[in-house]
Amino acid sequence: MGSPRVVIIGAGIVGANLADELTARGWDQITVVDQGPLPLTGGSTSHAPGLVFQTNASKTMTEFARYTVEKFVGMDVDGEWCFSRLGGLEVATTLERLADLHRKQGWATSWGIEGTVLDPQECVKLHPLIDESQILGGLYVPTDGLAKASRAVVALARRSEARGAVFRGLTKVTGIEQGNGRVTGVATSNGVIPADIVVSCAGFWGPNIGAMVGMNVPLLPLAHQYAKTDQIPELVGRNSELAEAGFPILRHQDHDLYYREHGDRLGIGTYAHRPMPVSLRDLEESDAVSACDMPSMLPFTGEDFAPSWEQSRRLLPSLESAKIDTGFNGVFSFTPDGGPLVGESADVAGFWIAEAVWVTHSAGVARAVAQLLVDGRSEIELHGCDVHRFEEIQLAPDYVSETSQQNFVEIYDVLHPLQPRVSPRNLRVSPFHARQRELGAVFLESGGWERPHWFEANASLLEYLPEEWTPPARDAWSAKFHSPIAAVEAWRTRTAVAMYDMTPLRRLEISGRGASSLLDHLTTGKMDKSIGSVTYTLALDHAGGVRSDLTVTRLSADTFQVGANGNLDLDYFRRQMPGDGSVQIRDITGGTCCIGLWGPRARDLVQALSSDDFSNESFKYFRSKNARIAGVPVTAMRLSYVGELGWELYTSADNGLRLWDVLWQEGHQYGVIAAGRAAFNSLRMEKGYRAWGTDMTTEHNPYEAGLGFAVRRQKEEFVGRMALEGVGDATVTRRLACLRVDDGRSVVLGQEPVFLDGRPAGYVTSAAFGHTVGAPIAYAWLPASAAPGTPVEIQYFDRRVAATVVAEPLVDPEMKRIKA
Ligand code: FAD
Ligand code: THG
Repeated sequence: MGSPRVVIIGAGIVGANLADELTARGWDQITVVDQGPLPLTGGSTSHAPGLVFQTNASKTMTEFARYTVEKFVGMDVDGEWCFSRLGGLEVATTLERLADLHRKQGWATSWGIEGTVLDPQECVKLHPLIDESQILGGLYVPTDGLAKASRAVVALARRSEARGAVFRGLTKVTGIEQGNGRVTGVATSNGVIPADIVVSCAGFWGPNIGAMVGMNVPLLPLAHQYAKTDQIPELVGRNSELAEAGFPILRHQDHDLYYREHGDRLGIGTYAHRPMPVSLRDLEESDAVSACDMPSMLPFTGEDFAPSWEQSRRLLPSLESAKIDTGFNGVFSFTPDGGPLVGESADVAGFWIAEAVWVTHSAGVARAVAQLLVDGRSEIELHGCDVHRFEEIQLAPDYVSETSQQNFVEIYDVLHPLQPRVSPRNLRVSPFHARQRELGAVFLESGGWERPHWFEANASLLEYLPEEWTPPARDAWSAKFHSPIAAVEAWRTRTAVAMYDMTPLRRLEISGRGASSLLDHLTTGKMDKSIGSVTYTLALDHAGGVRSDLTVTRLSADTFQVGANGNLDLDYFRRQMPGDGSVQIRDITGGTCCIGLWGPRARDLVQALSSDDFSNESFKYFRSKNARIAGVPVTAMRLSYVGELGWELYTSADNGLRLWDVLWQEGHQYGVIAAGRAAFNSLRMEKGYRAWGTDMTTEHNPYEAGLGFAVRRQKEEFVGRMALEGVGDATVTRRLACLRVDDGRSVVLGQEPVFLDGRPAGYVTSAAFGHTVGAPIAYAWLPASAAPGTPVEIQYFDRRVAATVVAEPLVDPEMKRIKA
């Protein structure tokens, strides 16, 4: 038995890298097909100028880029380079951008890339074409540089071919052959190629290939302008034909521009123009491919370039005597959230995609896909790349088109981490939405849901806010998309009672005679408990990484309600479902709703409306019951992500508004308020509760994440158990640590680097002002040796904020409040 037969569709930088990564792992039955000629196929790679700026807000994307650099640096074609480490320079012409470059320098530090913010003089020393008077400074990353993408494809193809891979050009894929729910081959213009696994690396053509198996590929092809000048006197004689360039690659993001040298000419890329969506149907005809004529190159529209030319001449005065020589509108992929699309079809096993990937991230993504195929797991976590991360409504063509175009427009904008999209909005609302609006809810959006962040109606309570709960003023950046009203909402939650809309929390109903054993197999918890039990548990991957944290409620012998983290959980459970019909999985999120009713007065309030017994004796912590509240049938679960006495109250969507109204009316005498996500996030951090995807991912085991208590080691079998042999609280070398900011006022927001003994040692995951403890708090990945009491520093823009590792949880460590 050899390795599986793999067909890779597309011989661009992604397909070629994947062939290389798979053959490097010993898979030798790899066929790469491309509709275009080889090696210059006419895809986006064929004309990519190849700038590689590694630093990104996303740790995963930055790590992909770093791997691409490391890999390409060591490759050549007959002695000619594939990567030239020229360094990368991003300049600022506004104070806002300069500040943002400091923030970006922080990301670089967090993710392990060296970078420095330089003054204008130092920038000009590195890149003498820049007019020093135009800039305020720049971020310099010495390991950034130029990838010679088309040459790298040749190098990768040669290496793969030497290990047995076959590349076939002028072979257009026309269909995917299937049998028994699996791929069996690929139909092409040159006949059928049998396959056990098919990976579509078709770039912006991805939606066409996806459609062949009924798979949604949410990307939009957009044209983006790239032009070359004629000769620039200052560049003459500087660059050999082989070297091509000598100055750092350059970005001028305040005007959506980037630059590289082509010998004695300058290449200019711009995102300053209107988004130009491209219809795949219009492109398909062209067959001829040459360096300046290919399907992914559309004619240059000079009028769109004019403002960019103007701005370029301002920044780089040498251009004043120059002209634009050539230009084109090049096509590549944009997605609703800017991330790539990686994953296997939910319906046709063995059909995978790896699309919407830049040259910058290509080797990293390809390695991840190869690891998924060969080892079943990528070492770099992929939740922001998984094609199944999107909600159903986000797959609508109009949604994909609008949001992808918006991402084009915003590509170089300074974006606040909480900045909500402006449109489309109001896609999904809970039954409480009308009431929330009446209360002046300020909504943020996630997964298409409108989520109250705070309620302006609570502003009237600010005058009653006790001194010790009054938060210090924030700096302008951390004050954005925030309100001091959050303090009122936190205060009332801890001292009275608050209603939180938990409707967007993903809910799955897993039922059938096989449900209990499936959950037992997939989670770290004991599922065979009494009806009405609620279990906080983890789903791990085979390497013991945390795939999700869940609550599982046993509603009946064969019915469980799972509180999950998103679509990836649904996708995972569906794939793991036995094929014999013994388990059914239903996403009940949309048909139901949930109010988190939390605070010391929560029991008084519900009990006043119910003849069911909500007393501590008959309704214990982490138990669930069916009950009526003013006649409304609810499933009540006694748990609280904000760490207070109270219940999650679930009912069907039709009953939701009534449930809200009765609680609201009766709640008046108990001081009830509606509260939003800003308070929620602060309270959950004070209680030590982790947010999956932010605080921990598959890269972390439960002990590192501080979740070892949720692993039932006595259990004989569950996914991930073997990997945890010998692993425990005492063995881990890094840990999610709780930090408290020393000055009691400097709020950070997340992803900032943390320094230990003056050296970068980790990064912040979540952060908030802890209203109960009266100081900003944060969670951060740090060496396990950083015990409580250890002083650290958090880099916030260009300054260091002193903080201290503290024992957690900060609030109610004895569980007195929550178990009251
Ligand atoms: P492609 O290179 O497009 O490869 C996909 C292949 O699939 C094509 O060869 C195509 O022929 C083949 N294919 C499609 N359909 C079929 C079919 N039915 N049958 C057979 N084969 C098929 N990225 C950077 O990182 N840095 C940059 O500086 C940069 N600059 C850019 C500038 C411009 C003007 C443009 C347009 C893009 C730029 N990009 C840059 C983006 C980058 O070029 C792409 O993201 C990247 O090349 C995509 O690689 P790929 O392998 O996924 O796609
Ligand atoms: N509610 C429900 N399901 C959920 C969440 C929720 N699923 C996804 C996500 N949120 C899971 N996160 C948590 C985190 C902590 C707790 C619950 C859900 C929690 N932890 C107790 C603790 O650590 O003390 C567990 C105690 C125990 O195991 O007995 O309550 O918000 N429905």
